[in-house]
Amino acid sequence: MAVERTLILIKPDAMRRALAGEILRRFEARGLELRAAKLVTVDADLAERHYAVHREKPFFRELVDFITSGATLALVLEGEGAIATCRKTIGATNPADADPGSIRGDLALSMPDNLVHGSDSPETAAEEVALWFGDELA
Ligand code: IDP
Ligand code: MG
Repeated sequence: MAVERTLILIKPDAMRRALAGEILRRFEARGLELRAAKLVTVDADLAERHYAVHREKPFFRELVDFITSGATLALVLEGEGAIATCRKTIGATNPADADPGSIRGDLALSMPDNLVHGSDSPETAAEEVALWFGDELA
């Protein structure tokens, strides 16, 4: 399997609950390597670009308000099959459906407060790493 990079966001609900360390620990424990990290206060422009695919959804405004509501810790993680493996470690989108053992299944209750974002395909991973880190990453 190919070595991949993926964008992970530890979202404002996780930061408010002081879960950044716990969440990063779970990714590191799986063997993923931290390639970049920064604390960002997301503005509406970045929020709308990051979640552009959801622009027409009824929850779009709530989602933008949520991701701009406080600090977000943005990470680039690298490893074999990192994109799919991170999604499994994160768990199903709705915490109510997330398996115990996953981040959302252990630590979250309902949407939109599901703690973490992870890129969902090689194409979106490339776009999202560029959007969040641009030239900062070799
Ligand atoms: P993902 O984060 O698992 O990839 P997406 O479907 O891409 O899930 O949705 C992006 C984010 O939008 C979710 O992580 C969640 O925070 C929020 N969200 C998704 N569906 C709903 C909803 O029905 N109501 C409120 N928020 C939602
Ligand atoms: Mg998504």
